[in-house]
Amino acid sequence: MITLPQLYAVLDSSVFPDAEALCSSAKELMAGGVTLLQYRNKSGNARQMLDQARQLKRLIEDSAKLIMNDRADLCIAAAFDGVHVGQDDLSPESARKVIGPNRWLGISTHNPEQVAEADQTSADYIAVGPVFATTSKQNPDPIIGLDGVRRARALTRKPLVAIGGITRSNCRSVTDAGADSVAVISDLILEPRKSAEEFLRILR
Ligand code: 3NM
Repeated sequence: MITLPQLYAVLDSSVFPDAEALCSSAKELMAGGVTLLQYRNKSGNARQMLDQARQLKRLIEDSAKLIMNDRADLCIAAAFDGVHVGQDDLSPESARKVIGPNRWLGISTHNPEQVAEADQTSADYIAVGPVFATTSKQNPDPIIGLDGVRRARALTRKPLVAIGGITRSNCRSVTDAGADSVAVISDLILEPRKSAEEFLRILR
């Protein structure tokens, strides 16, 4: 069983003008104590994604874990530490075949049935959300609230990541509801280092 850090920073390429800005944010996040980062790009083509991912990997080397969103093939090509798949991506078992036994595999879930199903797979962690309203995801599933986190917690012993609308103001309620880790896009954008430090202080 893996151990997740309490803060899981998600770098969404749409937030940044270019790869340099994305890398600079990653650097600041690490300076603020972040040790787990996801690279998320919902609009680029595979070549652009791999290019940005490799820049990120060169910058970070082995000082934080890097997770590729959606694409198991690019996880391998960019020498990332894991892949995170959604309900419409490769199945966890197919992604596992691509990444092998040792890299991390995460899966997004949005209701109790999906959590129970994900629990039966080789996923290393399960994400649930959106916990609160979010503007970072197109066509988000219905909000699950803190009750949704509690319900998910009761359905799996795998490490549980909560995502969606999580901020410094509400993160504690999310871990109190049973999440091992919070995944965040928006509330890390403006002042990545300061914000990460504050999240980690609050969650300690
Ligand atoms: N996945 P923010 S919610 C990427 O419900 C993502 O699975 C979600 O961004 C899910 O911290 C979400 O800005 C967006 O709300 C998270």
